Amino acid sequence: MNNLLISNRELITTITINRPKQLNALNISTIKELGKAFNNLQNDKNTRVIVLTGAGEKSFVAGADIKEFSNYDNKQGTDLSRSGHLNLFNLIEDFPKPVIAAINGYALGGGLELALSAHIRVASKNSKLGLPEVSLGVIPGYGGTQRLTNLVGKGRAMEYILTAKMIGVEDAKHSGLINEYCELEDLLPTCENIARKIIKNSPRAISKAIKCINASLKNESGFETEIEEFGKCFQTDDFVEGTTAFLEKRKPKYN
Ligand code: DAK
Repeated sequence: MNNLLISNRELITTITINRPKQLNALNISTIKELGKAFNNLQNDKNTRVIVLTGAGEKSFVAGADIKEFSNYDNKQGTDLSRSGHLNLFNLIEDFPKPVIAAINGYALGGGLELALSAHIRVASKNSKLGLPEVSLGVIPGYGGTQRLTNLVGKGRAMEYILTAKMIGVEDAKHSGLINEYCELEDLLPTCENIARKIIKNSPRAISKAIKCINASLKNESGFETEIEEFGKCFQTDDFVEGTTAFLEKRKPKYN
């Protein structure tokens, strides 16, 4: 992987997008590498939570790589948007293990779209978020119009996208765009803290919960998905362990 750093500790895998000179702008090869990295982690026994961040102290991801898409035509734009949706952004959104975006600075355009695909977003105080695509004559092309609207509601999504403005962490927290913010040096520890809380719980139940929550945002019956996934929980070892541990007055051990 040329553009990513990947490390693992205590069941948490951290993926760092490593193009700090370009403020970690997402070029096609980084998008491909991210897709590959996530696919590899799907069945990795040492990974229960993924933290996604950017290298350096200035930027998470400052957008899709403008140098790359500046001369695209209609077909290239459509094809790349579709393959990006399928091979990375939807993959992260539907990933069966929780993905936490550790936003360490600029999260703009495709960078914010990447963070929007994650399940939880934590930002450092220096972060600036936004979807500035219309200032460049395009619109968000990796799910931003849909995921931002789902997260902050239509009114704010309209405001953020049409003004192309940069959003500070207080506004972002207030609107629900991020879950929380902290000092830059506390960013990874804060994400790891959230990850540790998640890791205490049943990984199979967590995968099912992600699927059901996401079903509410798709053209599927979320209630029906919940009923089916709820039923399936009863066949899992995690359910046996969770209920047995409760009855035996001990902490459950999931793996
Ligand atoms: N792409 C390419 N290079 C970038 C970049 C980007 N998005 N953002 C920054 N860089 C590069 C700069 O060009 C500069 O490189 P050198 O000139 O040193 O070679 C280096 O990173 C440092 O940037 P600055 O010198 O500009 O740093 P400053 O601190 O002065 O400014 C900034 C930081 C974040 C305010 C500024 O860099 C900036 O405005 N960056 C662009 C932000 C932006 O507009 N991002 C793009 C949003 S549009 C698509 C799907 C989706 C999309 C596109 C296509 N398809 C499916 C085809 C999404 C589009 C977007 O993301």
